[in-house]
Amino acid sequence: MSGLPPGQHYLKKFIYYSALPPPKVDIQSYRLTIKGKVDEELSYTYYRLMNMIDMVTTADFHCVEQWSIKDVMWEGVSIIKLLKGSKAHGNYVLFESLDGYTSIVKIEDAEKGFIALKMQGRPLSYEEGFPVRPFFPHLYAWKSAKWLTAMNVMNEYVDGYWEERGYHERGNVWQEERFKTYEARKLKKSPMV
Ligand SMILES: Nc1nc2c(c(=O)[nH]1)N[C@H]1C(S)=C(S)[C@@H](COP(=O)(O)O)O[C@H]1N2
Ligand SMILES: [Mo]
Repeated sequence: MSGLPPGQHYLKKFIYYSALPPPKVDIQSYRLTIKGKVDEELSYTYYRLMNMIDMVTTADFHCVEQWSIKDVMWEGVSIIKLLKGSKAHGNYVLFESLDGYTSIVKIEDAEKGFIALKMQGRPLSYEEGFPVRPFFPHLYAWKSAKWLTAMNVMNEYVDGYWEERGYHERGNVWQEERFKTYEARKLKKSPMV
């Protein structure tokens, strides 16, 4: 799929969002942990992840609030590789961040994404979610949890931060899966920031 998904328009610059107070990050003690429905719980340091980068791709970024950023260059580690490494056997991944933010992604969608460490050829900035955030080109950006610290593999669906507030379980940009139900469209009147 290429071009602009329905209901979106391009902006030149990102709008930085942080629904919860931004966390402190200590890169020495930082770990990304793959846990939950896995045979092997594994934790990766930032440096280890840097050495595992296997994805370079250019993809647009789409916020559910209708703005998109064109042609972002991403570098990261494919999620399918991390899930396989831990022998994951669930249906969903709950992405958990250092600030307490969470987002939920179906495993088939998660496998289409990667753990981003770099944007536009340089490491993520703190506002962009340093050290890492997941990214899924076909999902709205609220699924891209900044300051990611764990991928929690689950059998059953649970709401993450915005899903609990009426945003869609899946969030596919091409299907315009913005809100869970007709009623939740009221949320348009209470923006994310
Ligand atoms: N931890 C955390 N991650 C988050 C959010 C947030 O509030 N906290 N907002 C989400 C939303 S709604 C969007 S559009 C993008 C915004 O990314 P940016 O701040 O890099 O522009 O981050 C997503 N990830
Ligand atoms: Mo967003």
